[in-house]
Amino acid sequence: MKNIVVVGSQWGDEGKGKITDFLAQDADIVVRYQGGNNAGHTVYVDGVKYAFHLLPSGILNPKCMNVLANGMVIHPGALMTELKQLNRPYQLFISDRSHVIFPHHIEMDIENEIQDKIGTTKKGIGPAYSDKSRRKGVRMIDFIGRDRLSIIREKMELLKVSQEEKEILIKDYLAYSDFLKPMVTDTSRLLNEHIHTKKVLFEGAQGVMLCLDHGTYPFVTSSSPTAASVPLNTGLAPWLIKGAIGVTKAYTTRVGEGPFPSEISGTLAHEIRERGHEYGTTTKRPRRIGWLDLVVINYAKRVSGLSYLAVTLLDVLSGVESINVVTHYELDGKRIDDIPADFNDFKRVEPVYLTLKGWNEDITKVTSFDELPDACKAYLNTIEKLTATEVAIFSVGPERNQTILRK
Ligand code: 2SA
Ligand code: MG
Repeated sequence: MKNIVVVGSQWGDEGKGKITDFLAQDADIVVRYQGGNNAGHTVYVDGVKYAFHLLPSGILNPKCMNVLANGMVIHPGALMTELKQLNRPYQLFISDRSHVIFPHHIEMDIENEIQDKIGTTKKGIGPAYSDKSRRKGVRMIDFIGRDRLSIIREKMELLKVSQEEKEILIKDYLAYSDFLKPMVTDTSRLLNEHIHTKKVLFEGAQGVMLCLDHGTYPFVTSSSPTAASVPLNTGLAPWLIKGAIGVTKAYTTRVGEGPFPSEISGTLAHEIRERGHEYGTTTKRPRRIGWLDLVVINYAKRVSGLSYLAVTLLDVLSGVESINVVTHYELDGKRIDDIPADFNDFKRVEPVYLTLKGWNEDITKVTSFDELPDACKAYLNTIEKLTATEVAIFSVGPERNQTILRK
């Protein structure tokens, strides 16, 4: 498939990095289009674990062009560190119109969390996007430009630290600017030059339920992970995007605050958290655990468009005696099939479950759909039926070769 978007269909951490890496094996270009280093995309190749926060998951393929598009907010130091740690050849292009994260953004993010507890990653993402909206942001083109010293100085003045510390930060930021300069370009032009002849993959970060517009506001991130945001955030025409793969974890997780109807606690939640290594890639926070919620997936399908599903972490459910999936909610005795816009209603909905038989077999060595235990096949078939969406991919472990095409 050409020109498709990998979208998280839940609250992030669905395994988008892993699916992108799998699809990137034959992609020519991989593009990150929103967010920044609040993302944590884990990829395992040949037993080596890579955790990317800013870099597109195609970066491990030296023939693949990787793009950080205009819709991103980029911490230049975090990017430099990630690139230096790679220790292998890579191709990276950074949009001249992307925005730069400065230390005062991080300071503000931490301060805001004391007042309004959203459970952010404290990477300065919200304040950087706020500065962009109120026309006070610094774009990459200016960060590497002629007036960069005065721009950097002005932004450091906003920090509540000593003059000495400011001078150190100014030097650091100048070094980042030097390092990144050769990679900064008009990525909209670059993408438009190649989109008709090359295979382009768009890698979303976070998930649809964390979308600034369609997510569980205010418990959301400050950008839009949906497929609809790709054209705006990359400078491509909407009709050039051919579809979206909704990456769906076989259960649900959420980090940070906010409503989560299918959340579970106790021994089973603990077991799933340990088996699935459900801790934040960026912040190491333990993730909240719940059953798969098909109201969420159907909502994600509607607001983002999902052509196919990729169901991940299926192996984590092996040994769970019976598995629940949310089919709809009830609120004040009424059936609800959608995500209520009213935050207080969403907090109060009662999930209604369909209970399916679990399986005990270890499925980590499975190489095709036919080899799966019957109960596991039934689980995937139920997801397909209740979302009216084909499960084109499923994964049974962290390695690249444990991602399986259904057909
Ligand atoms: P922010 O920092 O402003 O984007 O936080 C706002 C909300 O968005 C959530 N958010 C995330 N949720 C899941 N995974 C994310 N990435 C990291 C990971 C998170 C980590 O992959 O593990 O390491 O903790 C991510 N990024 C943002 C966040 O929890 C807030 O609810
Ligand atoms: Mg993640």
